Amino acid sequence: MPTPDINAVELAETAAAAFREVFGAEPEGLWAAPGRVNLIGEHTDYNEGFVMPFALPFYAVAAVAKSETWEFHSTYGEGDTVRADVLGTSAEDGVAGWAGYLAGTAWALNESGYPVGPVRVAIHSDVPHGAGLSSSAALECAILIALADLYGHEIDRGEAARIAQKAENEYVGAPTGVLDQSASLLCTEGNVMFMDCRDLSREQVPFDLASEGLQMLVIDTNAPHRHADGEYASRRADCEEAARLLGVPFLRDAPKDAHLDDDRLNRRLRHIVTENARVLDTVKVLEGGSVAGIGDLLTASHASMRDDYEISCAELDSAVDAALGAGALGARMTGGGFGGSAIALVEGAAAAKVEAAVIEAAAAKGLPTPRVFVARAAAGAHRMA
Ligand code: GAF
Repeated sequence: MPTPDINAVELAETAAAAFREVFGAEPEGLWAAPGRVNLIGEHTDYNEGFVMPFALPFYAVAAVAKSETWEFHSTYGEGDTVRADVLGTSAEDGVAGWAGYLAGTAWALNESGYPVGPVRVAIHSDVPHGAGLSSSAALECAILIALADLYGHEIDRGEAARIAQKAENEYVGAPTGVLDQSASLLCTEGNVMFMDCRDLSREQVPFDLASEGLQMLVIDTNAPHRHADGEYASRRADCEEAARLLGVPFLRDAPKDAHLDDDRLNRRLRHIVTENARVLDTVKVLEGGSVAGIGDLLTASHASMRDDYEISCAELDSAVDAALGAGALGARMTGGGFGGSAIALVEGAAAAKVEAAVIEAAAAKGLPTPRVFVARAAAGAHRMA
């Protein structure tokens, strides 16, 4: 089972080499931003609730230099180069595809009172795509810190997360919360970040798996994409409707015993209220000095997402059930849902057994073969060179 780690030298060299090859010059610098796992606190961000992500040691690295024109190159996908009049486009007729995350971030900086000019960018990323590990937020955050540095803006990292979210919401057009961009910009090595999405106040909570002989496995289910965007928007709309019926600004403000007669809305409400409580309990258990003690909270979170929020799928349920059956202390899907990845907290000695069980269970059900790796809490976005 691989234990990915930041291969800083290789990532940086590949991004810089791509820049040199495509643009025939040296980049002015290299900026890196990671993907993430959310330990607990799912779909709570747009309800102004609590989240608990940690950064993964997978990064998008941007090699960047100021230029006369906007030119974006990526080493993955088609390996193509996109030229665009970024600031001349609007959110409606913006750049599409992977380059849209870069163009959208430049657009959002400008809209937010941080004027930036054209750059040439070569992007290289080892954040897995389509695995629910925030590969697109990593792109946004890498270019954001690069543009801020090159154009002389000192931007508070919380505000920067809001700007990257604006790019995602208004330019790319995905109605997501602030979780992924905050994780990429604000997480710190060795810690899981407890954040209140109402005011982005946060606390770095030590996440010392090794001292208890534990490992956190990430299980990329390789599930095909299924209408995740539409379902995400409909959960968000359900929450807004539930808050309106309860007469509160956001479900974060709903009383613990709040109830709605509409069964679907009541289940959405119950997920958000109980999930926020589980995040607070997780913080308490971790601060009390036990990582193993959060296992049941993770598993309860999964049940809530499966039954009340209805965002799980056969691949995620199979991975979680098989991991628990093979002795995991806790397991849950992580991220938006409808595919992507699950996490499992395991005793180090049980890791291989859990991996085998997850793969076997998928095969028995005719599901895609999951990819399992060991995660660790890595550093947030930073300049590399
Ligand atoms: C996706 C979104 F982008 C986040 O904002 C968050 O809502 C998450 O799903 C669910 O917690 O990653």
